[in-house]
Amino acid sequence: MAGFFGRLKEGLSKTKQSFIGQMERVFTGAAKVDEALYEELEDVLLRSDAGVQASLALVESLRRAVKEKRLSDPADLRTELMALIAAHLGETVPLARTEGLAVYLVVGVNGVGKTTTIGKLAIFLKREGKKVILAAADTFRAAAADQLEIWSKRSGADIVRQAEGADPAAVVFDAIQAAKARKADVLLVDTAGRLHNKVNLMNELSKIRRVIEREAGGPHEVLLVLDATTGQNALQQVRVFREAAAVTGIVLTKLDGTAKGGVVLGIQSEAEAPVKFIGVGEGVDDLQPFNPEEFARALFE
Ligand SMILES: Nc1nc2c(ncn2[C@@H]2O[C@H](COP(=O)(O)OP(=O)(O)OP(=O)(O)O)[C@@H](O)[C@H]2O)c(=O)[nH]1
Ligand SMILES: [Mg+2]
Repeated sequence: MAGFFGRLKEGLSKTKQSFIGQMERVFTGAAKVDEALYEELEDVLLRSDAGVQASLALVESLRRAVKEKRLSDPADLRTELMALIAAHLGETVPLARTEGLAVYLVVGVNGVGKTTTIGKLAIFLKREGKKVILAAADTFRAAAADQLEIWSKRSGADIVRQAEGADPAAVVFDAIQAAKARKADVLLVDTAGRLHNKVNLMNELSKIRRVIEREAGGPHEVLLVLDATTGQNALQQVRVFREAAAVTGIVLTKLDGTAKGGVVLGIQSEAEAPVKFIGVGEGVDDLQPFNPEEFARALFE
């Protein structure tokens, strides 16, 4: 299957144990709508990392809809559930815009795909005609800035970097001045995912935040990047970062590598912030704005 939808679909239906496969068996295997069907459905949702809250809420909504609409055919429940999931996922929420410079801070634990996401976002925003600058505020490893430099070349977005070990907040300060001087529309700030401990990481993020606030009236987005293959761990990361970094949106990567698409449902309930982009691979076009309806369809069709 070609295209973004195809790659999403391919990831989600990878194995027999996939969300899609299990869901199919619940609805085609059941002769009638009974308690066993609801229980099985709840199991499938939980096993696909949708989390307790979202799983219970969805099954409860389905029960209500079945009663109200007097549905009796399991096949009708399938259609109903797809609509409920789309509704649960909300609407596509674009990145926040502003008159002057928009600063998007990208956070998340190590290896989730922050730097790659920034590179793909730079290309996405450039295609929209935006002038983009990258700030290499992950100064923890020299390789981090080198990796961002590659994306700078690939996207044509300028990069602002300093030596390894430099103060990340100072890099961000420099980058904001450069972005203003060059009349850029968007500054994408890459941060370190791994520091000596969580307190360090959170202190560093607040310091960066303060600079952005003072110098640019932002951040206009705080994007938390999560790796879909980490399941319940991703939900835990949401809790930590939600408090420490005031997350405004989620980027969910590596959906090509998990058959447990349910994680999106759990994240949406846990984060109190919408999923804004999803990633389905390492290529330039493998990051797209999150489209809830399309996603729900990919889970069922
Ligand atoms: N399959 C797949 N791989 C991805 C996706 N997004 C990122 N990756 C890969 O995940 C790996 C880690 O990505 P990085 O962008 O370096 O992650 P990071 O969060 O910046 O990592 P640190 O800087 O170490 O904290 C790379 O090999 C990426 O190519 C995706 O949507 N699908
Ligand atoms: Mg990185």
